This record gives sequence, C-alpha cells and structure tokens, in this order.
Amino acid sequence: MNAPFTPWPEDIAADYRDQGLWTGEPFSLLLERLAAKHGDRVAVTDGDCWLSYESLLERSRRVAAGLHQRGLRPGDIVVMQAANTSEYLVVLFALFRLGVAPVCALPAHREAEIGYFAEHTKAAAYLHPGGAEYDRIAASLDVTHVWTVEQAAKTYADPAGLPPAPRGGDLALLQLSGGSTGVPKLIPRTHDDYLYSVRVAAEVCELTPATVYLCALPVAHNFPLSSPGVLGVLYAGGTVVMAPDPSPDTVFPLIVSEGVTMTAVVPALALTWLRAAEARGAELPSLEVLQVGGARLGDADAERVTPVLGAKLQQVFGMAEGLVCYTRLDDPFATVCATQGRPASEADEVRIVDDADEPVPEGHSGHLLTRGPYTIRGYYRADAHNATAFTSDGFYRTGDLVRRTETGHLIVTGRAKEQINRGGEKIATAEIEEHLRTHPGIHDAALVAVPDDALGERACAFCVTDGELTAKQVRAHLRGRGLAAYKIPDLVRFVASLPRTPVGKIDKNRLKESVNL
Ligand code: J2J
Repeated sequence: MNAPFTPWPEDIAADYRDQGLWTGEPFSLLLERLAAKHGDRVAVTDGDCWLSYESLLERSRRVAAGLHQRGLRPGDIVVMQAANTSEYLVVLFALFRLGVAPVCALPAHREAEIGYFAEHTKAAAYLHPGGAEYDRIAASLDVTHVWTVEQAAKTYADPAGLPPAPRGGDLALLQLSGGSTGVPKLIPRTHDDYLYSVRVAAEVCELTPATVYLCALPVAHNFPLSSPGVLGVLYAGGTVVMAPDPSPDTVFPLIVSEGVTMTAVVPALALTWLRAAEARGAELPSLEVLQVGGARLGDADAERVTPVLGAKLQQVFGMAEGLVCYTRLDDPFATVCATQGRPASEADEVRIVDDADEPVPEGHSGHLLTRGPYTIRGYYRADAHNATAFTSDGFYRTGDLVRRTETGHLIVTGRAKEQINRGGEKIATAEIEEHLRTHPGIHDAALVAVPDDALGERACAFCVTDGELTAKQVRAHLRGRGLAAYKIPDLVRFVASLPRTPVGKIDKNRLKESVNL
C-alpha cells in the first residue's frame, strides 16, 4: 500500500505513549485547556489585532465551522502561505480543530513551489496573504477554494455542528524540507509528535506566562513556529507579538513597546541587528534571550550577542524533519558560543557515523543520523526517496556533519547534502540545476555554494553554453519558471564543460575554487 506517510513502528509508538511523551491530545484540545487557564490574557498581537486566549479559541472554533460549511473536511490538505498576523493563528487553530493539515509554505514561494505542493497533496484549498503576486499564483492552481488568510479568518459558522476533533496520531501539518533533490519534500508532522516537540522546547527554553515572544522570521517556518516559537509560547501561556518584517527599524521599537523578552533569528539577521544596535546605541532592556539558528553562527559573532544586545544567546540547530538541539540557558558562555546545543529530549537518539554508517570515534566528526519521538520516519508520498533518506532501522540521514563534545553538545562541522544554506534559506542544488537545464541554450548546469560575509553562503550557477547567453537571461528564465526569489542564483558563470571527478561526478569543489568573487 502506498500510505501517505510512514508511521512509527507500533511498539515504539506504544513506548512513547507509555512514557507520556505522546499524550493523544491534538492542538485544538490544548487550546481549549489554555483558554480555560489563561482566559483573557493576551495570546497574540500584531499591532492591529489583539486576541486573548479565550478569543483565539472562540474565533478558531467558529472559523473551523465556517470552513467546514464551505466544504473542507477532516483529512483534507490545504496549502497555506501567510504573513505574520494574528489571523494566521486563528486559521491555523481552525484547521487543527477540523483535522485539516496545512502545508506550511513560505511567503517567498511562487508558482513552481505552490503548484507542486497543491498537486502533490491534492490540496483542497489555497490560502494566501493577499495581493497581486498571490492572486497570480492562485490563478495558476487547480484547487477548489482560494481564500486570503484574512478572509478565512472571518468565515464564521456555528461551531455546534463541528465534526469530532482529530486524534493525536493524525496529521497536524506538513512542514517543508530544505531538500537535496529535484522536487521539494513534504514533512508530515502529527499532533502527537509536533506537540511533544513544542512542549519539550518550552521546557528547555524555560518559558512562562511572562514570556513575550517576537515572531520576526516567517511564522510558518519550523523554527519560529515550534522551537519553541509561537506554539511553545502559547503552550506556556505567554504572549506572541507578530512582526510584519524583521528589519531593525520595525523590530527594535516593537521590542521596546511590547516588552519583548525573547525572539529568534537566523545568523544573517543576527548580524544585521548587531550592526544596527551598535550604530544606534539601541537599548533593548526587556530582551532576555536571542535564539540564533537555521545556519551556523560564527563563534566570534556569537560572542558579540550579549555585550551588544544585552540578551543571552541560545544557539538552535534544528530541522523541520524533527530533531532540534538547543544550548541551555545555564550552559557556560564558551559552550553557548562554540556549540550548536544538545538534543531537546532525552528520547532523541543520535548517531555519528562514517561513510559506511559505522560509528566514528567519540569526538570525531561524522554524518549525523537521528531518530526519536518527534523525528519523522518518512517524507509524505516519497517512497523512493525515503529508501535512501532513512536507514533501515528508521534513522533520518540529516546530511549534516557534526562532532559531539564531552558534554553531549553538537558542533556542526559541515554538510554532506547537496544543499546551499543561503542565510538560513535552503536551496536544493538539484532542483535549480533541473530548472536551468530546461533552457534550450543550457546544455548542462551545476549550482555551488560560495562563501558570503552577510549570508554565510550564496549560490553560483555554472552553465554549459555555446555562448550568447547572459546572466540576466539565465535569471529571467528561472524567474519565469516560477521559483522563489531566494533560489535565483546570485552569481552565474558560463563554461564550455563541467569538470568531473575520476568516477565521473561533477567536481563541485573545483567549481567552487574557480569562482573569483
Ligand atoms: C548549522 N546548521 C544549521 C545551526 C539548522 C530550529 C532551528 C532551525 C531549523 C531549520 C529548524 C543550524 N547551525 N544552528 O527547523 O526547528 C541547517 C542544517 C539542518 C538544516 C535544517 C528548527 N540550524 N541548520 O533550519 O529544516 O543543515 O530547519 O539540517 O530549514 O538547517 O533546515 P530547516
């Protein structure tokens, strides 16, 4: 049978339940408990719309009924692209209540990505932030319903007729993989496993009802959504402040006016904030913790966070597939600056192996494999890929190279997967190479990462052509294919042929060396 996703083996699932890691509670019931406990405390604000826990529950239930009345059914999948607004949470919890799983698309995605998600999941609806760009994407899709998130958040009906709430093992949402193959992979997360990851994150990060979390990154990304992110802060009874964009001009005043205690950024953004804070002498007295993750933060940059921003640094090394590592708030300064943290849960299993899947000696660098109560066992409808992305005993091959310190902290030493990490945004090289090869003047293509001071890495495309083509034309071709802007190569080089290794693979190291910046 071609099940849409690989379940955990029944004995292991039973063990997670027995240990109390999986509670069977879906996010919709969690919200009911939170509303009973925190009632009129502010759950979320975006400057325009403040919602208490009670009103978040109330509105999300009426919206669930409204969307049900329009035809959405438990088990359906929708593609949702959203700006950072309070309404996003109303719709997210409405979908959770209905048992409809959103694909957590990012605002940057365009026709190529959204079209693929909709087709691959046979999505029943497309929800988007509104505006001409997204109307254009909507027009290219074959889905029954198209709503803006704002419209959906006002689609009310009487919740009396709602179908039963989903169960813990049901699909809660689909996250997106950074990927290393030709098409993006979808990550099926259940209520049980996702809520466990959120709960354990809230504990590790010591969240309380006094936590005020600024959501500066795009909310649908796994990091600001769940590590502990927006969902973790709600779990703890705190307050979420949605930032419309992450620029210092927007964010610094918000931190001050809302008394923000914690936020999360990628290293490129951390550097922008550090520079801005130094230049302006900005004071952010309420900020207690700055989480940095999504890409490797340089040790020297890490050391500047506390002196410049006055906040503790927490490094976060995670993946939408599951495992998330955090430095702890009471870790020594040197550990916080020089490691990417240790797994959130005791139940996370980590193996560090060589190319033959044999464990490397302790302290040596190797491939990170992981398995556990919130790490998936397979991508959504991807049988062929799953056969190589996971070991036969269910460990996920992260594609990251790490070494473990004596204290169990991981240091990310490199990457074995064919991916570019452009300021935290992941680009699967094979995906872009395939799009490049669709141009009639490009006979072959290779995408490589080149170092960049601001973003960590940028993408350089090598195109085999007979001449005549310009970089502008290559970029226009890719944009015309409907790709997100961050995937358009920053540099384009033309070559007569691609260098090969002795076994005939494209020699990407030689290509990297040949880029003179
Ligand atoms: C080096 N590489 C890192 C880090 C992620 C929390 C935080 C991040 C993500 C995320 C996430 C890194 N140092 N600190 O989902 O919940 C690279 C690794 C990893 C890949 C996963 C979360 N933090 N990375 O970034 O699914 O290569 O998740 O395998 O987008 O980002 O990317 P993604």
